[in-house]
Amino acid sequence: MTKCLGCGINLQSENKNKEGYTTDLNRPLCERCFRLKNYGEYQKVSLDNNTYDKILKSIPSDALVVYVSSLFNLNLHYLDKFKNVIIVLTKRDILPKSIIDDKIKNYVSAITNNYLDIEVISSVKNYNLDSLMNKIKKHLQKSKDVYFVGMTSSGKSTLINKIIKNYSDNNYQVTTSLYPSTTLDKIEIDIGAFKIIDTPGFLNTSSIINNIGIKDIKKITPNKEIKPRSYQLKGEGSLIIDNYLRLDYHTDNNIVIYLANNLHITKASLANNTFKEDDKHNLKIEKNSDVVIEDLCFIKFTKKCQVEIYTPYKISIYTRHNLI
Ligand SMILES: Nc1nc2c(ncn2[C@@H]2O[C@H](COP(=O)(O)OP(=O)(O)O)[C@@H](O)[C@H]2O)c(=O)[nH]1
Ligand SMILES: [Mg+2]
Repeated sequence: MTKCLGCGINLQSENKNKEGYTTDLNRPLCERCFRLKNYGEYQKVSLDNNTYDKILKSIPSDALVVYVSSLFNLNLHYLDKFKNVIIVLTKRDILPKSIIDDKIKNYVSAITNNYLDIEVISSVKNYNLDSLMNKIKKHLQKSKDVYFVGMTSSGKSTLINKIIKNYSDNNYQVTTSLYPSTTLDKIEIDIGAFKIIDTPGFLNTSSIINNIGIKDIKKITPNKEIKPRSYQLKGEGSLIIDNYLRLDYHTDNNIVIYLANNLHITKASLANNTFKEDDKHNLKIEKNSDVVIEDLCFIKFTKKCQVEIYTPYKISIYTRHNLI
């Protein structure tokens, strides 16, 4: 079986509607990767978490793992599945420049000690990639295989492409995109000093991007440094983020919202709520906590309070200590 060089799936020419389809088995890419790379056209896939789970279970327990998390979500939920981990916090470019990297690293080291090293990077800005490479080489295990894992869309494949381009003679590039489930199976790339294994990662079923169409994914994904939006809340009222979310508050507070700069936030009174009761999340927020709505925003709260968040999507909303 030949594998697609873009997403790792076995190529096949029998079923047009199944992953890996190509009219010519001698081509390097499946039709889906070809269309995604050349025309930016996205085709949904039918893979589920079981498939991804199987791929992840095939990672040897003593292998070196690069666990990639976007700083927008900072999702380390599956970290404990691995033993020899370098945590890579990526998309540094979308967080405000004024934040100090060491503070971010200290934040993570207060949550977990299951790692060999941590690095803060931006693949698109080539930021800290030399330092990350040194850390990978320092922690290489006997096999020299390095597995890249993390949530889908955390930025694994983009990082791998940068490593291939900057540190090898290879001109191979795997497929990357805004959309979840771009990488479909393991892809092995030998770059000399070690062997990279890209993986699909974990499907983030609780993220808003698994619930919305590609137009909305484009709209909500920050691609520039986020300009934080501060609000001094007085008494009670609502803040509404486009059609995605409504926040009802009942006490004075100072909050800062981190989200894509082009999204609109409007103030409203508590009346005229068009969301359904089923869409409501009741949240008790401790002082100095963030509310995280994965891939849409995080909201920094200063004071302890109770709020209701309404959103029509099946997503998880959680709180954490202030990241910033
Ligand atoms: N702003 C920014 N976006 C990134 C960075 N790395 C990846 N992305 C974007 O995140 C999305 C998902 O990237 P991809 O590498 O396909 O994620 P994967 O599913 O983990 O392999 C793409 O739209 C990338 O352009 C980064 O360093 N900064
Ligand atoms: Mg990928």
